[in-house]
Amino acid sequence: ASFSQKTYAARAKEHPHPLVRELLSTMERKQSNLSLAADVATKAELLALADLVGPHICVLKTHVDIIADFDADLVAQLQALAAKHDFLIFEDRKFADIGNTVKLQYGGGVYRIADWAHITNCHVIPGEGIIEGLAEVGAAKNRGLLLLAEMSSKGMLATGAYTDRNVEMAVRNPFVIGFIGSRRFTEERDLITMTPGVGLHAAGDALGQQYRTPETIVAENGSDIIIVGRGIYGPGKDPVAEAQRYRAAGWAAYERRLQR
Ligand code: 5BU
Repeated sequence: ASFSQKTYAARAKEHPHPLVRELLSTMERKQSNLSLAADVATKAELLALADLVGPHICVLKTHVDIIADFDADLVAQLQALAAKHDFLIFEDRKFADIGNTVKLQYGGGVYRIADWAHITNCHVIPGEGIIEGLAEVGAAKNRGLLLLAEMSSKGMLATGAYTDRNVEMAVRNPFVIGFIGSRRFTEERDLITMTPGVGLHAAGDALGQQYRTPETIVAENGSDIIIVGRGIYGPGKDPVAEAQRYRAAGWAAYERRLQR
């Protein structure tokens, strides 16, 4: 059977990568395939949002370079919340440089991403050396990498042959645990797909974002995790109520997929 037809629990049991086993079993345990994209500007806002929504998500997606008052204590507090609420942390860094440079960016600098982010991602525009560089830092720490096989925004250029190259590189690099994209890309190994640009509140935004529904992404396209940002914490929203709504919608779509 296709991986999309198997339960997260069954895939967790069979998966060779310990981090993906942990991710898939967290999803099953919490009955959540929801990731929160927490694009807020301060440490206090990020911690408050993660504490509120934490019980409903499997992954917290961060952009730490947005946080005006980032410091090491933020990381310590995020890790405590990840333990308290049982979620993983995905720093959406989108590395895009040569292998030697991304090694320095991933392991060092102000953010020391490899020390705390279970998952990060990269563009493969520089070629396969970017994956090798990131793996040199992250593999020994049991981290995992997602390739940006597609993006959610209008006019994005990751299509066709470029997307296919992403899939080929992912299949042959064990540090790669999956993709950012809109669908399941391959059955060659159980690579996961996480999908941003999910929302029930709007068709898009003024800067090119495009939203699709959990039903399209999970039930029809076979993606594993929906990533929702402003649909949960946007102006006038109750983040807990919205997180519960997206979690229920994502899980219902997963259950429908298993019955297809
Ligand atoms: P939104 O508020 O749900 O639109 O936020 C979407 C988040 O996902 C935001 O953090 C983006 O940086 C991220 N994102 C995206 O929207 N589209 C993509 O293709 C990728 C990431 Br990759």
